Amino acid sequence: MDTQYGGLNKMSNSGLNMSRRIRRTPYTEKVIEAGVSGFTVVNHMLLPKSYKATVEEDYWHLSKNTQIWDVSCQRQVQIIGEDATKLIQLMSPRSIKDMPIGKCYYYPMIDENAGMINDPVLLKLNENKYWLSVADSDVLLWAKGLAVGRNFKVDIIEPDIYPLAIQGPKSEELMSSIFGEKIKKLKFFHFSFFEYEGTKQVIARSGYSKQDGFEIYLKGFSLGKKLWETIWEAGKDFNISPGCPNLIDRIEGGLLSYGNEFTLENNPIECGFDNYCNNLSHDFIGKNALKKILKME
Ligand code: THG
Repeated sequence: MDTQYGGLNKMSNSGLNMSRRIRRTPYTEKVIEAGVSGFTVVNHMLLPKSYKATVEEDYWHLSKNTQIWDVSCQRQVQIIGEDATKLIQLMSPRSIKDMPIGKCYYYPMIDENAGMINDPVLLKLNENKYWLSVADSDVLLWAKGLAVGRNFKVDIIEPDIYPLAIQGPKSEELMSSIFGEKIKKLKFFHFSFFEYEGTKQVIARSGYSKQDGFEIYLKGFSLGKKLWETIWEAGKDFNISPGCPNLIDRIEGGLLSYGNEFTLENNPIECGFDNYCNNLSHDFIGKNALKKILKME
């Protein structure tokens, strides 16, 4: 079955006891074909953890070439509606007052004690439509709870979107060979729309590595296999390999992982997110607690 819940039999040698609670991605079959040697689970969805190379070999490959990563577990929490901006702003010390459409923000979210709820990438699609591209915690439920409690006019869902990352210095050449020269104009942490198989897809210049790279927010599970194959074929000219977030690159680049290096027990200042907490003129949950930590009161 071609869904998040299908293909159980193909996973029987993964070591994971598969059930509907561990969701497959549109790329899982391709990932297995490419020789994945282990998975973890993030946001109740499979994330490849390793292929054949060692972490060191993989690091050197990533720093010189291009890689294709199944990061579908970066689930989107889509918030649409006349109160969408209000709800998004309520959840973070980072102001979105001047956020333009087409921009991505790294967006620490905190609770009433200034504990980290999540550290998503926020995308602004239009004045009333946002995606929170979340790390491993159930942001959808937190957002829904707040929306119900405050009577906000919003619609909150997890849309049918499966991010695929292309990372490494040769990514720009690879991506422009498929999506055109316009790819080269994308600036870091900006996104735009690109045509693929008669559909419009969001592509951002971003990713969980310190090398250059892109993230395709593929809309439509059924297009996944084809997209992987398209990139894999074109990638042969660029020494492409399958990959996943690389521990060496991530730590070297200071990219933290929610649930690993920090949790709800930590505040954003402890995490080094001071830069995203420097304008506290708007109202948000945890403001008083954060001010105390910053010794502002
Ligand atoms: N991409 C997308 N969603 C994600 C991640 C991602 N969701 C989960 C997880 N990763 C969230 N964590 C991070 C951490 C760091 C960055 C992105 C997501 C990152 N930071 C840059 C830096 O630190 O230099 C840029 C920050 C900025 O300029 O705002 O890229 O990887 N879609």
